[in-house]
Amino acid sequence: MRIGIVCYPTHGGSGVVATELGKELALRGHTVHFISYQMPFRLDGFHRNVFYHEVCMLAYPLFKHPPYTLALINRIAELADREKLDIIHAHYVIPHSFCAHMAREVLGDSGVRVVTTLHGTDITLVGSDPTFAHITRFSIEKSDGITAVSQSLRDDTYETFDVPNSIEVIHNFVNTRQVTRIPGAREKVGCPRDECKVVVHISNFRPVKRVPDVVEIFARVRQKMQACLLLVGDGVDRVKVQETADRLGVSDDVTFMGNQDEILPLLSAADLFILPSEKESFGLAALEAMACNVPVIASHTGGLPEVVVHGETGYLAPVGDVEAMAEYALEILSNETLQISMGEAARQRAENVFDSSLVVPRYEAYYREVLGQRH
Ligand code: GMT
Repeated sequence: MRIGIVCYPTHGGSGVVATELGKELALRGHTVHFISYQMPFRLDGFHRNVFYHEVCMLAYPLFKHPPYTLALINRIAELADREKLDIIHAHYVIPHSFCAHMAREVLGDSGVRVVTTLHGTDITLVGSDPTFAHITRFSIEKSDGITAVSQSLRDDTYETFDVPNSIEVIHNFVNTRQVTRIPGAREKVGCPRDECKVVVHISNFRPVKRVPDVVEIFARVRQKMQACLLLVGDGVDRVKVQETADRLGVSDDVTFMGNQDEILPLLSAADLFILPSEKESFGLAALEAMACNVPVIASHTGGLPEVVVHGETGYLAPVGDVEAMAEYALEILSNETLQISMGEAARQRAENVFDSSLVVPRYEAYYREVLGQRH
């Protein structure tokens, strides 16, 4: 198949899933064209059957706000026509799915099919906001195929938009041959002595991630044992998180790593991963941690219970319950046998349920189904 993938190129789950999916599809012999304003950061190196098309903007004094979405529509239309794309796969509704529909309108009867993957905030925060609600509903209804990254997100979508479409749940995935615990990682990332436990959190530091809660949990752990916290990522809440660490007197044990392209050494150094989000449609970073044998403590919200099995691969606690999460963290970190067995169960779950070899064929089958509907 000839597949166009429209996605965000930056750090963030939807862009990562889109990029990893494209690379896997290319390995299976499909031709994949990425369309974005910048090279997706996980598209490093050369990949056979993979092409990248940058959306270039015309600078003109009349444009107060550069009309990126119009340039994107034009680029998608041009590419779909020239490369005779079978599928345009839009990751995240705003603006990608909407732009894919507009491109198809521009092209007329080209036969190209639009598949949209809902990632989470495109429904729960952005799409449900009155600013974008109408075009989000339109984009869902006009898609030839709609997938959601969890059952929970599918339910949220029906609840918010009451659309008639059938939504296919295709969970996020990880290539467990590539994402696996690497030896010597503690030294590589500069972690202190062996007896010091390493707690890791990765996110975009938006309020929905509740990163200050990570520090609250860590401070309770730190009162009882030697531990350090690696905070990976950046975003609007960073100052608030720093203030929380100062207020709780743990700044010396908290390292702000900033955005990192290579997370494998960081996850491989981890004894525990914490994701205490307000909402989380899936939690890809948690899955990548699990693939590196790291137990996860997460909030019982959204799709996280579909990823983390409470009491087996980690623990789930109510949103904001930092006391419970700290108790779970101490339970894991003070019992090496438990930490290892939960880490192994996490790895097994990543391999047996979420491996790319199981999930990517579901996308292929879904594309075929959608193309079968071509008239
Ligand atoms: O986590 C974010 O807010 C970024 C966002 C994105 O689109 O990049 O992540 C969403 O999509 C990821 C990939 O499907 C999911 O793993 C995240 O759970 C989801 N985030 C939220 O629902 C908050």
